[in-house]
Amino acid sequence: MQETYLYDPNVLLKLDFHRSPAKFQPFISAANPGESWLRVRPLKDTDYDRGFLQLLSQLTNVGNITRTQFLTRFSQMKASGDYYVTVIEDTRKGEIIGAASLIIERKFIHNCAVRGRLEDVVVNDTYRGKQLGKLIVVTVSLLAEHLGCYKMSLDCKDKLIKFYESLGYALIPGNSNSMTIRYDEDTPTLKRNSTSAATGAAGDAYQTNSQFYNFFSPFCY
Ligand code: 16G
Repeated sequence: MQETYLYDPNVLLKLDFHRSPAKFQPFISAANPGESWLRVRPLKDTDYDRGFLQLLSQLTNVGNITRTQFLTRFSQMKASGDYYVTVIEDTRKGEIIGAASLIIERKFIHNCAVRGRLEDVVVNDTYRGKQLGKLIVVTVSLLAEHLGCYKMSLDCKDKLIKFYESLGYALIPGNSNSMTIRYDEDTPTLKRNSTSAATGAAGDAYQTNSQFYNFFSPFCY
């Protein structure tokens, strides 16, 4: 069966992991993740069947996403060219055990610069001790630099600040507040049937039955 990558997998082989302040012990990289059965690669359209969404549900509410919804969202991300959803696969089981996303945001400032956002980092906690959290975050962070981002930022729980600091992220003095407004997904007026109100893209149902999440996240690095 023909499989499609979200982005060119070769770009991951070009990343220089010695550039990262992360201390890998032993040294690993996206090209050599430490075990012959581990593979760091872009998300594929076939990953619906490799437990990708189940892995994400270790991070937050995912909902009951159908194969069609998954493929529609995958195509939209691929067409945009700004989504770098990256995964770690245990090839022995054909299972996705780690994921992180780099989203490129296009700006007018800084001479029409681009910045990166690190999102949806999750690693299956039964793979503890293999540095996979570090590996997946460093991979997308180096990717952001490689793609010309002038900065990369993230939101995380307080208990993860030390982890991200060890990978080069910093709380900027006087400028480290992350603020959020949450739109209740149960409020009918705010429910959307497409990602784009302007285009009204079909087949892109955005529906969950969730209330405000309770920030349960058992993943660990
Ligand atoms: C964390 C994640 C964010 C994710 C959110 C989900 C990282 C660095 N941060 O903030 O990407 O989207 O959790 O939680 O992975 P939510 O469902 O409460 O938005």
